[in-house]
Amino acid sequence: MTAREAVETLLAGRPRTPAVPFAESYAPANIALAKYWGKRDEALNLPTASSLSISLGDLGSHVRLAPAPEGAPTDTITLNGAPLSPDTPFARRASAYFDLFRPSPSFRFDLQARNTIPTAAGFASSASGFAALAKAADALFGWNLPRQSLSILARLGSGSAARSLADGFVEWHAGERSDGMDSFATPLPDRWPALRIGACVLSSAEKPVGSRDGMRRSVRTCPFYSSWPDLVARDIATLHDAIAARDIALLGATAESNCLAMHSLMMATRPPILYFLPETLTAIRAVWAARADGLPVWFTMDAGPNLKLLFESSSESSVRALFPTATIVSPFA
Ligand code: 2P0
Repeated sequence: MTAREAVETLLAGRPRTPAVPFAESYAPANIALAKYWGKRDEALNLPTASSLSISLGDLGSHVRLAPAPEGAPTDTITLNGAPLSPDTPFARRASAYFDLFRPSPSFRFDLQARNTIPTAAGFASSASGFAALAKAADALFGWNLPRQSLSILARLGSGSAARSLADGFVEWHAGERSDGMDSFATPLPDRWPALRIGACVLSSAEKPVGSRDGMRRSVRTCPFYSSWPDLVARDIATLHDAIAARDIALLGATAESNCLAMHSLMMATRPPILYFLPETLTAIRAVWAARADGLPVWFTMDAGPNLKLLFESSSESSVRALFPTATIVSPFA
């Protein structure tokens, strides 16, 4: 099935022309505690395994979506106040996403996107961006899609966007169907106000390998990739226990181990994918040394060299002293 066919299925019987002059929406960024690394269907961004994340509250993407004036030759796209040329990677990706539900081939969209994620904080904005776009399209066309369908629509833009439609903890169910209609995310009811995430930027250099290419390569060549779905399922079960008990040691240890398992998959991929820099190892050793000294802090990492610290508010001043430049987020504020 193509992404366009999946959208046809989702929108069956719903209006195909704008219902209002414009729509605005917001979605938060998210950090996975049990990671998404590998697809069973690349066209539909269907994962080989479920994943579990925490949304980042008011760090995310605001979008305003409207029809562009009649006769506009291309979609018009503005990011953080700056008009983008149609051949920039962001504009190409947004226009390809609009193709999934464009009312006619000559219809053009006007998109204004603004990220509240500090660029220097090292959080990805594609998840919040596509989740906000899915919500804005829903409002512009008056689809009134249920939350699960919105998660599917966001997933077709970027896999991790499926998880950015809700606040708090969110689980993206891998699903089994080939059309992906059972692969969507649902929020967990639990709140954990004392939980903190610290973003430590160690390098802002361009990644050596993008997630999409890296995942494809790992699925095809990592000799122990087949063990990944079971490992993630076990980690998600443990994370549920940790969240229910507000057990930071169990949450931190599980997230840290899951992230290192993902990076092991990456390293054993051929050719290898290595996001670690010397600064990454230094920071990891600093976290481990602080923990050995009694500070309850753990880390996770995504497809890059930067650390995200996991701790509770009672450790915030010690974590700040250890990592003075970290951006600290309160996901339940
Ligand atoms: C995650 N990452 O679970 C994992 C951890 C990177 C490492 O989701 O191709 O940008 O758009 O589905 O969602 C990055 O992957 O990839 C990602 P696509 P996406 O957060």
